[in-house]
Amino acid sequence: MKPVLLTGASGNLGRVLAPALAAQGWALRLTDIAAFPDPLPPAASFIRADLADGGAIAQLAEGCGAILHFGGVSVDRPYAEVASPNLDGLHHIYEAARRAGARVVFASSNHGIGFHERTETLDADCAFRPDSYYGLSKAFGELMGRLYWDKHGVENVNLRIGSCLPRPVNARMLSTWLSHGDLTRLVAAAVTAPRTGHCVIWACSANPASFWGRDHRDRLGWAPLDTAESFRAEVGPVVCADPVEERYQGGGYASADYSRTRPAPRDAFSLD
Ligand code: 15L
Repeated sequence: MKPVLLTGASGNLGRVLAPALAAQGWALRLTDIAAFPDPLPPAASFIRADLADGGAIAQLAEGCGAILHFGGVSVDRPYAEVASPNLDGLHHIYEAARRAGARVVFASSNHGIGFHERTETLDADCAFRPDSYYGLSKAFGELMGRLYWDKHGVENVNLRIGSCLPRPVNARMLSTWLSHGDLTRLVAAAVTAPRTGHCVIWACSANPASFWGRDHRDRLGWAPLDTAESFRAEVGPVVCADPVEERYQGGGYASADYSRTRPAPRDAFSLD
């Protein structure tokens, strides 16, 4: 198996994936703008790089079979902070993948569709309804994958990650939680699947309260093993007082900086 490049290696999910994938015998090239804070896993190297530096990213990807792209801004931030790492940086990742003949596994997010109502059950081909500049950058990333597959045959697996934490910590996460174990197995399946084309996966555990339905997981042979339901009693009825946060799938990302004076209509294209 060719080496695998992991961007965002020093972030929360990078630090979960690096040791877990190294333990499966993978040769990992780790990179991040910040130093790797943990002991280096076996057969892994770490090179510090900025996603804004296309030359450095291309060099790191040389000879790799896959790029696990977990780098960039991972929370709601102003446009100016999101643009360079998540838009230009993403372009550098795809150019590097094209040159190396590598597959991209992209850490997308539920915030690309966060303005859908919680009462909806979405399939992977639903309309993008970003709830933040961060979510918008994830929709852009998925569309970049669409373009590079259609135009250049670069395979890419887009993981619409819900809430990937050790355990769910509020009622929304009974719908959105992804366990670290399910994440690791999903990423491994995304790399080792014989063919993926361009595909989109709802990256959450087997949560009966999920907001999400059909996707392309059959191509990967992945099914989640964990469930947020085991934590229901522990989480309790933790809801917040903000009706916008409670209404939309993206939760607090939808309500942040919200300036509508009247609630939005249920119909996405209504003029109200
Ligand atoms: C995300 O995309 C963020 O990276 C993470 O910090 C959480 O906010 C998560 O979504 C979520 O929706 O819970």
